[in-house]
Amino acid sequence: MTSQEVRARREGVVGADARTRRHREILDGTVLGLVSAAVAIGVAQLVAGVVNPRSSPILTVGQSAIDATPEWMKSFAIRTFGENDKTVLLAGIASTLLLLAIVLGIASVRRLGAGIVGLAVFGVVGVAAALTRPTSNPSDALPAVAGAVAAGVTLVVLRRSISPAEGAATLAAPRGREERPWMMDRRGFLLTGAAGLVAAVAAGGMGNLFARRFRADESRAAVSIPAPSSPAHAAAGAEISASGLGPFFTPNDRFYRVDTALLAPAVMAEDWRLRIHGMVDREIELDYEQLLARPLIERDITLTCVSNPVGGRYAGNARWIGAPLRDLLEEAGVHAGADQIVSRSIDGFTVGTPTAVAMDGRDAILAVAMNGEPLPIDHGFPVRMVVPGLYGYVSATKWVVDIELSTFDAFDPYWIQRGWAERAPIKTMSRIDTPSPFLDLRAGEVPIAGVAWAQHVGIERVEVSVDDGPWQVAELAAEDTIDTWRQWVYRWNATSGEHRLKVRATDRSGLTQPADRAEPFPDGATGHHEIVVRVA
Ligand SMILES: Nc1nc2c(c(=O)[nH]1)N[C@H]1C(S)=C(S)[C@@H](COP(=O)(O)O)O[C@H]1N2
Ligand SMILES: [Mo]
Repeated sequence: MTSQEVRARREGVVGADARTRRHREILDGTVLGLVSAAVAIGVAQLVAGVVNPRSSPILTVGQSAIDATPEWMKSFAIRTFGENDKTVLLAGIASTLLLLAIVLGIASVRRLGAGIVGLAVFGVVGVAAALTRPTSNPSDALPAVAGAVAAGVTLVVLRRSISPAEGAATLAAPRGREERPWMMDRRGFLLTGAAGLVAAVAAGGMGNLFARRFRADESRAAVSIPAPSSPAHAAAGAEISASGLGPFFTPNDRFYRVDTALLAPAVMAEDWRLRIHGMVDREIELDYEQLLARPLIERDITLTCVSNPVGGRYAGNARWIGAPLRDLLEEAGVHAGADQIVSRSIDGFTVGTPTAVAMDGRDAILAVAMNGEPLPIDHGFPVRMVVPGLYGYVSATKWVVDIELSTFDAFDPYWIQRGWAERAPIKTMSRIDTPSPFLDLRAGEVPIAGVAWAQHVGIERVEVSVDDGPWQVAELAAEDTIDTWRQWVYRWNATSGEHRLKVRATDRSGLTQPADRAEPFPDGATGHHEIVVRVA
């Protein structure tokens, strides 16, 4: 082979290599650019969701673009795209971004520095847009900064997985060593790229969840609950003070929470609508303002979960404000035979309440306030049901948006499908809250105190037994209403040694809590709460 032949062949091969290389550069650069852009947006959305959803670079840059658009172009856009002008703008921003991302990605395959500089420019634009918004805070720059940094890291990591040595293999490199790493790294490169994409989508999704929650918090903060036309009366004397015994009203932040929602649904009061339909003469649809404009009543009601074991904490007492459910149902005109009210939460959870119970004159309400505040998000903001006397799973739908008059035959709600009882009035129960079994007690007077509940029936008597001795009548706090729990105390003359304390309540129907233990499934626990204490 002459030296000329060698050169010709080499050039031919090199020419083919160069073409392949150029294709790969474009392909890899596109992946590089798109994945980095996705990570930038995902991370920026996540940080914005935590800091302030309005500081999302998509919004701040978009808004700045609108502000900078000349008037004639704006009116052209509105004339041409009408209602869709914002969508067109966002689509425009997105495609520009994608295009620039691809260009930067391709540039970084050759020279990483070019990509980094381009990214920095993006970051600066994002920060500038965030900080020049009229109501901006310095922290609004964080999403753009975090997005740019995350994209930078992604770019470097991905770029390295294309060619771990030093940049793209140069044309001068011996062929054997040049091809191998390129081929082998392809899998690594694509896997890393896919991982980046998944992380970006996850971050963005989480950011949007946070952002929704943030907006629901804002919505809740802006709500003001009108004074009830029928206020609750003062709960005078309903509270006994004994250390270890909780307050008569359970503070919202200590109120038990039970629901099937991993993350509490974030519903904006402005968006909330309730539809009452099914077996009714007239469907009703109302929004939050219309609900607040109705006569509101304020009532003290103790909620209890059917899953509460004997001695458990899944019970809480609050002062609620809400619109009577019965009035609404009467306006709708419930058909005879519609024996079940199916209420549905925005997340699809369903509850079935006997129509007769909701209509029998008790204070069944669509509640909007809890202990003097708009309903907390976790407790059903903006609106939940509360029906005195029924366990939560058959009455207390949080985030309620739909009420359908139906029959027990026609539909099984969420927990009924899972075997829990169709009808579940709260069982009469009593609990010892103090002393706690772990307390060091001294001989002498020791108050034994707790709560007892028999919602919508009322507590008649509470008795305590020490070491299986005779039942002794405890002192009862004043009755607030028959819908609330009642505190009680028994002043025990403790002697040293180990003692067994137990409690039982008798309700106004004359029923005394049975000693037989039943598990919560399928319609609520029974049995006496019992503790063992040691007295020095
Ligand atoms: N949307 C919705 N509402 C719901 C539930 C639920 O899972 N989802 N759980 C119910 C149950 S079982 C109970 S005991 C009460 C608890 O109300 P709380 O979390 O405000 O104490 O809510 C009821 N309302
Ligand atoms: Mo419950």
